Amino acid sequence: MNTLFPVKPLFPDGFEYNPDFLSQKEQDDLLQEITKYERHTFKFQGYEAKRKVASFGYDYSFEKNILSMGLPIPPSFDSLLEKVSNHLGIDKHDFAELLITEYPVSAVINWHRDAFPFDLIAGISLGTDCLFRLRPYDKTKQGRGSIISVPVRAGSLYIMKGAARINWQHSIAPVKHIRYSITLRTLRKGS
Ligand SMILES: O=C(O)CCC(=O)C(=O)O
Repeated sequence: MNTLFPVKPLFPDGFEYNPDFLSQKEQDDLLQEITKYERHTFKFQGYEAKRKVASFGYDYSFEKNILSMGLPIPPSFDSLLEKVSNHLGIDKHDFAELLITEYPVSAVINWHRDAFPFDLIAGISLGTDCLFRLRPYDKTKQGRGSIISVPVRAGSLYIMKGAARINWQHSIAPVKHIRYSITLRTLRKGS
């Protein structure tokens, strides 16, 4: 059918969205797994966010501006790492960080670009859907019309690399139900 309006949102180069990446069973198993790990509140420039995190592998401290090695990524996430790395055609060991984030009702993540030492970002959503937004990093290009909103479903995978990761910022609008995400990051060469 011809239509005057694009059916799919136009994503920035390097942004990819896969709505049905995980089966319901895979989502349930991961939800059960992630709730085993203690999550602590996230602090950024002295401000304590509502969301809670647990980081494995390399972690970037926004308080100290350093990258450091923390606890190893638990083997129970191996099948997820394999599935995502197969999808991307990379080695699962390329993922240097696995970050679990819990968003209680009404929690957000504000506009940001991920810490520089990380390169490719893979985001898996669990528990509930959310509104994921992208806007240009360059302030002169920002404005209402420049925001791309992507309804991101539980069980989905999004990827940010290249321009989407460098020239764009992302944020998540307040969630209506508790949401969890697993963020996998590779390291930038030379980091
Ligand atoms: O929860 C998500 O999907 C986004 C996480 C994120 O942007 C971050 O940890 O920097």
